[in-house]
Amino acid sequence: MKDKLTDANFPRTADNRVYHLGLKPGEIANRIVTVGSASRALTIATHFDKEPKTLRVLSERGFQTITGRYKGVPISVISIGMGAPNMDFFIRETREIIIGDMVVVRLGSCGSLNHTFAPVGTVVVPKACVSITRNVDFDFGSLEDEATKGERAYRISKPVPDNSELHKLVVSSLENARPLDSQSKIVGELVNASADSFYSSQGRLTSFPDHNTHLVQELLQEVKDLGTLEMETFHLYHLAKCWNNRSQSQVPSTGSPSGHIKPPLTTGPVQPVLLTSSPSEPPKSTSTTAPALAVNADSKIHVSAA
Ligand code: R1P
Repeated sequence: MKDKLTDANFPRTADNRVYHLGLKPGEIANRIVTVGSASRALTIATHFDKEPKTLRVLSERGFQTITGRYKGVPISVISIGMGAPNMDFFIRETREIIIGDMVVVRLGSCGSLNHTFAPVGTVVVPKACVSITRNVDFDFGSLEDEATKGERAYRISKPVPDNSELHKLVVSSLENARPLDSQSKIVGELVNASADSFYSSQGRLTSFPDHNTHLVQELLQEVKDLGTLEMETFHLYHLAKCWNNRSQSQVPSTGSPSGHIKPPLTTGPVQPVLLTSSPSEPPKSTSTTAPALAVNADSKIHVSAA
């Protein structure tokens, strides 16, 4: 399908679908479980009510959204792939088409940095999250170490705390759902770190000169209660925090959703976030500062009932 996109600042198709997710208003619920892989989304959707039929939207860019009901309550599961940029597409584009509060839970895998409190198999609901970003201004090709250069190869951010109310709710819900004979622990007192690479920024060694042999050790020294390591959660919490803290003067007058977001929640393999918002009108997304550019693109969007 060849679609003319209507707005270069916030691209949409002629039938009002946000460009990368391929969704239009009404096709995604306020309660969302997000995962990395498409197969996980399909597995989760098998638990949805059989009636009404679920709606499945596959976007050209690899996002998959399945919307249905669980015990009568509207819910969506969306697979977004990996990394902060995909989390950014997901949160920004869904925020534009969902009216009202958003509750987002990321259910994912992670590495454990604390084998005592989070052995393999543990479900971690972290109380906060930091980011690890590669300092691209660092001269990675040089043999000089960080101390000699007086510059760090990786930056560790301040933690973003979670919402204590939702955190408790998620932990207690997981405890209640846990089979009696399960050996898995549910841990709510650790901190998660999200890295901008699966490799260098998580201390893995590849053929590249990454200056990261001491990174994990530094993380454990600098981040209190650090327990898990993955790639998406910090950005989810960061956006929720930005949204929650913005003042009304920062809300564009041209149609972006207004409202506010409560502080985000964090979890490790399970990462919930509450983005409460009340758009005052159906989102239109325009900007007076948008470049005057009309975009034509192949926008293959597959919508099906399952
Ligand atoms: C890397 O293999 C991927 O696995 C982890 C990381 O965050 C990254 O996305 O999460 P998921 O299993 O949820 O994708």
